[in-house]
Amino acid sequence: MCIRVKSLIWLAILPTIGNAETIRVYNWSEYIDLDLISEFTEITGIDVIYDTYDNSEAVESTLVAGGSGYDVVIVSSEYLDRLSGHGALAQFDYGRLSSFKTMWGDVMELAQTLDKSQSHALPYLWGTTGLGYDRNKILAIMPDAPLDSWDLLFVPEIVSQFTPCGVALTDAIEELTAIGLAYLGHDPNSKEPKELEEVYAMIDAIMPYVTEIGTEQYDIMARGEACVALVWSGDAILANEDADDGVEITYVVPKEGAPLWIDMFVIPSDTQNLNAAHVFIDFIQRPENIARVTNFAFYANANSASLPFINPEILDNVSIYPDEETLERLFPVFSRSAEEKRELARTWRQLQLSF
Ligand code: N2P
Repeated sequence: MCIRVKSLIWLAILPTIGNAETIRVYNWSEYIDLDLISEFTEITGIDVIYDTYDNSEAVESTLVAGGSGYDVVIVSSEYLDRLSGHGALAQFDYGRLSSFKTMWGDVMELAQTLDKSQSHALPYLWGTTGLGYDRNKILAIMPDAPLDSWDLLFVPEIVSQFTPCGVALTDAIEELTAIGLAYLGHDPNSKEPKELEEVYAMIDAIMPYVTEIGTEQYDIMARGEACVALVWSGDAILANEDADDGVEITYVVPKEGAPLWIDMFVIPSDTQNLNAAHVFIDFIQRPENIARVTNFAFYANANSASLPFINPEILDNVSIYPDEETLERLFPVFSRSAEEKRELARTWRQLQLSF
């Protein structure tokens, strides 16, 4: 019944789809309710080949190389400007997206500073990068542990105590660098070589105590294999939902501040299915659909009209929809230039040698 009503609405849009019978979509893993994809196909007749990734590096190299065959990709904000600078992204026709009128002003404002071209992206989900930990295990080891501070991770004398219960770092050097800069009291987007060196020296000093570097914190934390982790907000919340017996994960935005990022829809510039790509994005962005994505993935979306469809416990969770006080401690991480990124990647490889 529901599908049939929606079909009528969609019939009006179908003539603009073009000839696409299949589109290819590339998204972070665990980042959509897959039923939405089948409903999209049922309603529009467009098949979707849906692939997932678990590291932004994979997306950057795929899109820069060109010829990926993807029509819609989700890209994290700290990669966006570099990709549009490479000419890898198509211009959006925002007029074709009904959700554009109901996008959340504050998130769009931030999105515009992260997409300097202001025409290559539309927010999908957003979140923060903070600390996840198993409070009981931490306090059993260190009763006065600084639970609201990056000290937990960045002070060697502290983090070393948690090595036996597992310390995980995210394989995302842009974010780690920005966090380190903020922790040391610098601009999180600083390009000052001296300040960057300070951060890398600090990371180098904790490396021997790290037990895991990757992007699967959700799994590692849920299984109780890390009692402290640098982690994306929703992944920590999901880990707590699915945690093994005896594991309880808390997520915090430390007092020194943390990144607020936006994962955005982009369309690769060499897509053959520009129309269908817009139709897909418009479908996912519909208030009730994007609310389902938020309810599934535990990340906030950017469509204000979706709020009535979001589970109240998600809306009330300040780790997902931060309150004013938390928002003040958050900062965006801007794309670094291709040259800076090469240097960053080189440093990151070196740092991991002591892991
Ligand atoms: C996917 C979470 C991705 C967030 N599980 C990175 N910005």
